[in-house]
Formats: sequence, C-alpha cells, structure tokens
Amino acid sequence: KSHNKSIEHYFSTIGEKADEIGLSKEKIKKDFLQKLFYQLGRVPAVTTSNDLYTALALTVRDRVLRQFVRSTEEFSKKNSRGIAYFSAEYLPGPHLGNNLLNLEIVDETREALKELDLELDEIIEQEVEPGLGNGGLGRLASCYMDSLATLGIPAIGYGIRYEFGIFKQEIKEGWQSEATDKWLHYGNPWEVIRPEVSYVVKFGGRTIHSTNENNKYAVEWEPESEVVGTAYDTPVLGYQSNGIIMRLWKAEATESFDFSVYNMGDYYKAVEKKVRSENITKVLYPNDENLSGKELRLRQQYFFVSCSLQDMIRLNFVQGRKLEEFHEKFAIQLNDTHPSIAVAELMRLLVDEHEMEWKQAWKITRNTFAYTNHTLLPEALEKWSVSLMGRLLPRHLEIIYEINSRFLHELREKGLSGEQIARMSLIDEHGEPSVRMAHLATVGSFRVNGVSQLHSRLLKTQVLNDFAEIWPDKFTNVTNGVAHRRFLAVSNPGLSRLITEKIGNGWLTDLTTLKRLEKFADDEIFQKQWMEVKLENKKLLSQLLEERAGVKIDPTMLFDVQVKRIHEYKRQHLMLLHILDLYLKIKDGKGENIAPSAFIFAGKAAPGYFMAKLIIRLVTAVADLVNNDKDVNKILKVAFLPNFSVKQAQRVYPAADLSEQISMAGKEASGTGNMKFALNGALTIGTLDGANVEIREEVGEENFFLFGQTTEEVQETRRLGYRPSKYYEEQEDLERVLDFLVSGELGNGDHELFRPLYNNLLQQDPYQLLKDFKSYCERKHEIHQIWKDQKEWTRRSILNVSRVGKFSSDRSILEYCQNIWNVEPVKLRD
Ligand code: T68
Repeated sequence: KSHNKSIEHYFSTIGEKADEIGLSKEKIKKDFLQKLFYQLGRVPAVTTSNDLYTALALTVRDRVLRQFVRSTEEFSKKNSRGIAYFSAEYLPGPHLGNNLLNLEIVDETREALKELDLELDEIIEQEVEPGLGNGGLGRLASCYMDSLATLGIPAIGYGIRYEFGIFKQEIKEGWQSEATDKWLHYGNPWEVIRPEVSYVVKFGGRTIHSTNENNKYAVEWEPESEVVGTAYDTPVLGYQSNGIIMRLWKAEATESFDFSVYNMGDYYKAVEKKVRSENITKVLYPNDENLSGKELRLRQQYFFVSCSLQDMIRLNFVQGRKLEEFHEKFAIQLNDTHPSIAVAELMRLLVDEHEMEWKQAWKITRNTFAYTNHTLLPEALEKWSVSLMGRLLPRHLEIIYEINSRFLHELREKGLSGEQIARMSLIDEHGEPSVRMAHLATVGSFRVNGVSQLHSRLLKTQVLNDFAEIWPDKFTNVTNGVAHRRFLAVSNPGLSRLITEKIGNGWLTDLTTLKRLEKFADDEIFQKQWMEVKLENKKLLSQLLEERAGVKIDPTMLFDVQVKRIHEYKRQHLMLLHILDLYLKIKDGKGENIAPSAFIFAGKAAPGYFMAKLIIRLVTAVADLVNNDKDVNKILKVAFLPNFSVKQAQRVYPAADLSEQISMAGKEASGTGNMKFALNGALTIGTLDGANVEIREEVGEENFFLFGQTTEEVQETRRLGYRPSKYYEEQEDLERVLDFLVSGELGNGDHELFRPLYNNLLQQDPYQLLKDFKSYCERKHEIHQIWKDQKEWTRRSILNVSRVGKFSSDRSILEYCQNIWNVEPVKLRD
C-alpha cells in the first residue's frame, strides 16, 4: 500500500509544520535526554561518554533525516535528472560538528548541553570517523557529497560499507605498524539500515547461450555463488537546507545458498559460506595509487556496482519510467576506474535481464556514464587479468569482448593503423592478457575529465591521447575543490569568526566573497588579529603533538607541514634531505639565517610499500636526531603525527604556516590538501604540479614559493638520460647530506638502515629529487628570511586566503552540473 500524501499533510494531522525541525535549545535538550534515557536505556549513574555522544548524534540525526525526506519529496516533484556518484571510497570525517554547523544549531546545542553540565566540544571529540578511503580520492567524494547537498542537486553517493576502514597507524620503534580500524565497535548512530533494499549479486560459474522459442538470442548466467547486498544509508546534510544520502552496501550470504547446504546436514559448511560472503565488504584495500590485482578487490568493485545499478533500475521503475529513458533520468559519475565494471554490468542488466537490443542498450550506457580520472601513474592504472575476470565474471568478460570488437571495428573503419588500434584496445595483449579499465571507462562514457588543468591536459596529450584524438569533445577538465565549510568554518572557528566580522558570512555559500578581505591585507590591527588566531591554532596543535608524538614544540616557530599519503612521487624525502642540510649547517655553526622551524609530517604508507615505510622510518630517525641535539633543538624540531585522518587534518591545516606541495611535476593529479592549507592561511612552497599551478595563478606569483622543474623539463631530463649521481658529485651540500644517510648517525648506528633509499636516489632517483634539491633549498632560504618579517608574512597569508575562492567544491560541482551532467540545482528554499 502506498502512502502518497505529502509530508506536510502528515504533520498537519498533528498540528505541526514539516519544516519545524526543533532547532531551539529547549527542544534539543529534551530530545537529547529522551535519546539518552529511552533510546539508549541509560541510568545516569552509569552513563559513559560514548552514550552522551550517541544520544547527541541521534538527536542531530533526526533533524538531518527530516531535511533529507523533505528534500527527496521536493526533488521528486521537480523530476530533474539525478546524479549517482559511484565511488569505492569515502572519507566523510566526523559527522557531528559538521551537521551542527549545517543545521546552524551550534550555539543552541552548546547551551542546551551546558545546562546539563556537559561540554559540546568534549562530546564532539568522542566521535570515531569512518575511514572508508585511502586519501584524496575518497575525501574528494565526501567533499562532493557536501556540495551536492548544499547546492540542491538530486544526488546519491553509492559505495561500500567496509567493516574495517583504512588501518590505524601506530609508530613502533620508529616504524609504521598497522592495526585494524574497528570503527563500528561502538555502533554507528548516523546510518539507517534498509533491510528491504537488498539485491542479489552473482559470481563465477558459466554462461549459457541459446535461442529461445521466439527465435531470440538469449544468454543466461549460471553463477557459482551469490551474495546479497543490503543498503546502509547515511544522510549528508548541506548547508542550511537539503539532505542527500550516501548509500553503502554490506555483503551478506543469501538464504537460499545457506539453506540448501543446511538441508544436506552440513551446518558448518553453511556457516562457512556465510563467512565467505561477508568477506566481500570486510576491509578496505589500503593501497593508493597502486594495484593489488587481488580477486577480492574485483569482487568488491563488482558487488557494489551491481547493487547500485539494480537499485537505480528499481527506482526508475518505481517512478513509473521506461528503461529506455534511463540515461535521461540518471547520470553516473565514476570516481576513477574502480567502479568501471559498471559499464559491462549495465549492458548485462539491459540486454540479458531486460531483453533490450544491444544497440539501444549501448546508447543508454554511453549516455549514462561519465568518468573521472585521478592518476597518470602507470602503476596505478587498473588492469584485470582476462583469466581472473573470466573466472569471476564470465558474462562480463564476454560483454567486454563484444564492446571491444565493435569498437575496434569502428576504429578500422576510421582507417587507424594496426599499431594505434592495438594501443586503444580494451584488452592489453602484452604478456598476460588483461582488461584496461581506463579504456573501458573511456569508451563507455559520454565525458572524461581530469582533476586539474595540467592533469587534464596531460591526460589528453599522453595517457588517453589516442582517444582524445578521435573524440576531442569527450574530454574536459574539472579542477578539484574542497568543502570549505568543513575545512574552514568547522575546523578553524577562530579564523572564521575573524573573517565573518570583517566581511560577513556570505563566504559560507560563496567562497569567492573572501576577495573582500584583500583590502585588509595591510591593515595592522587586522594583521595582528590574524596572527593571534594562527598562534592559538598552533598552540592547540603543539598540545596534540606532545600527546601523540611526544615532541614539545614552541608555537612561535615556523610550522612547516607536509601531510598526505607517503609516496616517493610526493617526495617527503626531499623535505627530509633539506632538514638534514639545515642540521649539518647548524652543527657547523652556520645556522644564523635559519628561522626556528618545526617540521611536521603525517600520512600513511601502504603496508606493502617498503620504500614508503622506510621514508617514515627516516622521519622518525631525523626527529630523534634533531629533537635530542642541544645545539639544534632550539632552532629545529621534527615531528611525525601518527594516524592521519580527517579529524587530525582539521587540527593540522589551521595551524600551518607553510604548506609543502613538492611532488615531481606531472605526477600529482591535483592535490586537495594544497587547497585546504591555503584556505587556512598557509603559504605554499610547491612545484608546478596538479592544482598548484592554478593556486599560484589565483594567489599571485609573488605569494607562492615556486621551485623545481616543470613537467616538460622533467620529461626532457629523462629523455636525455638522467644521471642523479652528477648532482651528488657537483653539489657539496647534497653529497654531505646523502652520505649522512648511511653514516650510522641516523637510526641508532645502523649504517645499512637507509642504504636502500641512498642507493635508490643515487642510482635511479625516479622522481628526480637530486635535480630539484638546489632550487628547493634556495626557496627555503628565502622563506626563512621572509618569515622574520612577520608583518610581511601575515600580509601574504591574508592575500592567500582572500584569493582561494575558486577552490570550493561548490564551484567544482557547479562545473560538473554544467559541463558534464547537464542538470540544474533545484532551489528548495527561498
Ligand atoms: C588522488 N588519488 C590524487 N587515489 O593522487 C590526487 N588510488 O592528486 C587528487 O587530488 C585526488 O586523488 C583527488 O582527485 C587518490 O587518492 C587513491 O586514493 C586510490 C585508491 C585506490 C586505488 C587507487
């Protein structure tokens, strides 16, 4: 039975209005107590801090859900195209503080709790965040959810509900060690389980081709096993208004499968099946920018994509639409190739299950998907071996072959050379045959985009050049952006207050209004207030570093920060070589020009990535050396903050003076940390890589510390036969620093500990650190001189903030709407 009256109607029967969402202090307090006593069933004497957190989260969730159901009702009235964001990863960060901001009830809640003798900030601190992503790509997905909601775009984020997210990083004897992330241990008050929204997903087995009674060719897939995916919905609230959902799938055993085995009397086997099915969504693969090639990973990808597509087809029917209109009703954005098996799955659903003609199905598919590429690194471009895919997804492999044969036929008709056709094929025939997922995504999409201007250009001219030549209009750029409400309003209340005092709070919905701060850049009083806020934030970070890293840092030092995944291309070790250079200079009594600096690192290394783990070991070794040397530790401090997360990030960006964005040019697709730092008033030292290029354009060359080779120079260097040892031989400072790595003075007298790094740099140096070392050090020197002039530094800091309006994810999402999805925001409120 359907209940098709409006929400407004139901509320009217109790004399209320649907938009009265109980935002007053009294109502919040009452609901909070009700949750605590009646939903959690807690006696005051034994209430734990987690109970308080859960009760408050549930109180807030009610309000968020109320916005969500109202938005959904509005959206369905408008009948506009819906956006499904397909992402294997999300990093939402803590929900509570962000939702309070978006509901505009921070003060009311604080007051309500105060009357109960409770502290809001302490309760917020309790939250364990969902670490369902590795880094930038997952965080970007969550920033986009925030902006989609805020802008009023009918959207849903589909993904995987990993039981264990990204591992918890601990530092043991200087090395990274990994522990499981039990984020669900104390329950998750934000999600709503939808047991009735569930789908069967098949794996393995064989296909049966036949011609049926109507002389119609049909394919049946007889799987070897099946699992069920169940929806877990987390509402995501936009600023002041709409709610959308992130729908994550959890895998469970199908009853039929359990049951048949059970009937045969093999209880243990039935349970084993259950355990095996649930494995699919057990754990997030912790490799960023690298392939694992593991069967379970492909299972995860197919599992979530199949559930999501089945869900969308169901919705399409529920809304009374024909399948032929699917692409008019929906656009699907593929967050990298991780969900790209969706191209084959949608074809299978349309052709095999809904008996559509291939041609029509292909038209719908190609008009539904759009693909975002996030990397040019060859080792990160996804490939699945044909034999694995044939075993796990036999029907999909056939479909991919069919897509490929039609595509290659088209290319032949265009007169392309055999060589070019082989390069473009969906199947890589070199060595073990494999499916090139980026090619599948490109062929199956109506639009392909990179994530910064530079990256999109390189995508077109290098990695996907052949495709860009035949389909120039398919390729476009959308430069990444960040959720500035989370990364400024929520995480830096001091600076937000100061900004709002000066220019009002319009920046919350339009970040470009920060421009109005520009005229205060030289205002001495404003500069002083600006510095005070920064100093307060630095004090807070110092406390955290003392607690978590055991390093005491004077908050007046220059906070020089590099936080991101640890990867050789990002060159954390370039920063370390420079620190060692400073160390040696101070030891020589030549440290007079060095500004007192705290070098702060954070980030996780993929557990199987030896070199990245060695770089962490080098950070801790340098920290030990520097922090314990009386000649040096008044001038330099080094700290590694363990277990970097969104929660930690929110404390780091506001406290940074200098942002390190020093990847080798051409390797960082965009970067988003670079934007978060600048937004919080840090100046940047960086290469012309990813979005750094655009940040520099916006803030002005004179306010950005540029160093290093350009992408073209990097490529030219390689072409000419790069010999890193040349720089070692020619530059005394560099020779000394490199030799120091294997002198035994680092890492408790072990000469061999850092030998692999030493050898790698001297023999290959694939990311050309040695070539960029000199210009990096020169820029650092200049930075230290400017730092001594605090007014000048602050002036530049203000200018940076006032000019980063472009980098809000609101702007990115509007570009996706205009250039890719062809949808308009639905205005829900006046
Ligand atoms: C990042 N990629 C880019 N990948 O490195 C970064 N990869 O430049 C960019 O700003 C960001 O995406 C957003 O566009 C990643 O974060 C991954 O995390 C990843 C995970 C699994 C497999 C491959």
